[in-house]
Amino acid sequence: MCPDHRSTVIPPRARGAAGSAVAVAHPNIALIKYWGKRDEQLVLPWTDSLSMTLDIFPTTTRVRLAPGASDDTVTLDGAPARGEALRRVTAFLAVVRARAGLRQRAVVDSENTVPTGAGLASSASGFAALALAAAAAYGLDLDATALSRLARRGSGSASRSVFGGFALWHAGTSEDADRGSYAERVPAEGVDPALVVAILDAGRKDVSSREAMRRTVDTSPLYRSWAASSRADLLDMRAALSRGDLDAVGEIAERNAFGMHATMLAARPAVRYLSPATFTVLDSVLRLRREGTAAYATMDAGPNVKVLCRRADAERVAAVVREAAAGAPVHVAGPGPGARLMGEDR
Ligand code: 2P0
Repeated sequence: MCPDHRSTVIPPRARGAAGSAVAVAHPNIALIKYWGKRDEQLVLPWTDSLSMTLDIFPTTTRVRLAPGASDDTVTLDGAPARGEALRRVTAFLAVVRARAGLRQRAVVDSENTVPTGAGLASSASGFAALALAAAAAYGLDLDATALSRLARRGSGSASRSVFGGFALWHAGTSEDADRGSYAERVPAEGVDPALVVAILDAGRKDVSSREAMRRTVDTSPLYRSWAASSRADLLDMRAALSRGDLDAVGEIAERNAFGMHATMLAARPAVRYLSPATFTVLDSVLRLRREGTAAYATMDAGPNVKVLCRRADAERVAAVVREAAAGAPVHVAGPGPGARLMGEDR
C-alpha cells in the first residue's frame, strides 16, 4: 500500500557532505493528537501520538551549503522567510551543523503545496523534508529512527512524517529524553482508509499551535485528564488498527480530537480553532453515520475538518462534505509515502 519505511534512510550514495540535496515529505494527520510539550527545547511531548501520512500536499525542500556565507538564506514558497519562520529554520540548521561538526551556512528553498500555518500540517511535511535534505547536504549518517528524532527538533509532528502510512510517535520517558522520543511505522494491514479534507479556511491561524499548546498545558484545568484519556485512547487505537477495525479507529480518533479541543477551550484565555463552518461539516458527518456510512471527523489547530472513512466510500463522503462545506475546497487523500530524497545535485 505504501512505500517501505526503509526508503527514508539516507542511502549510502548520499553519505558524506553532499553539499546539496532535495527531499520531499507529506503532511500527516493525527488520529491520536500531540498536544503539549514537557520540554520545549528538545520538543518532547507529554503523550504518544499516532497519525496517518497523506498522499497529497507534499513539501519539496532543497538545502545547499553556502561556503563563505555568514547567515542562512531561507525561501518559503518563493518569498524570503522572516521572523519566527526564519528563526525556527535557522535554529534547526544549527542542530544539524552541531551534529555534523560543520559551520557552513546553507541556502534553503522550500515549496509547500498546502496553505502554510492553517492547521493543515505544513510544519510536519516542512520539517520532515528539511531534516532529510539538511541531513544529506551536511553528510549525517542517519537511519529512519534517527531522522525522526532530528525532524522532531524542528516540529514535533514532523517526526511522524518521516514515515508513510500510520506512524506512532513515542513520547519517551524523562530518563531517555531525546533518545526515546521518535516515531515508527505502525502496521495497519486490514484498514483501507481515506481522509476527506475540507479546507474551510486556508488563512494563517491567529494563535500558533506552539503558543496554543503552551497555554493549554499551563492554564487548562482539563489538560491532565485529557492526557490520561489520550494514553488510553492510544492503546485502544493500536488494537483497533491491528484488527483492521476502521469503525473503532474512527470513533477513537473523533473522541480524542474533541477532547483535545475541549482542553483548549478550557485554557485561559480560551483557544478556539473551530468555527461555525466546522460544526456544519460535523453535522454532515453525523448524518452520514446515521445513514450507515462509516465517517469520523478530526480537527487540528484550525477550523478545517478531516473525515476518516473507507476508501470505497470516499467519493460519497466527499460529495456530502462538499455540500456542507458550501464551496470550500474538499480533497480526498489516501495513506501516503514517507520522506524521501530526490537525489543529490552536487
Ligand atoms: C498533531 N498538532 O498531533 C497536533 C494536533 C495540531 C493539533 O502537531 O510546536 O506544528 O512545532 O512541535 O508539530 C501541530 O503542532 O507543533 C500539531 P510544534 P506542531 O498533529
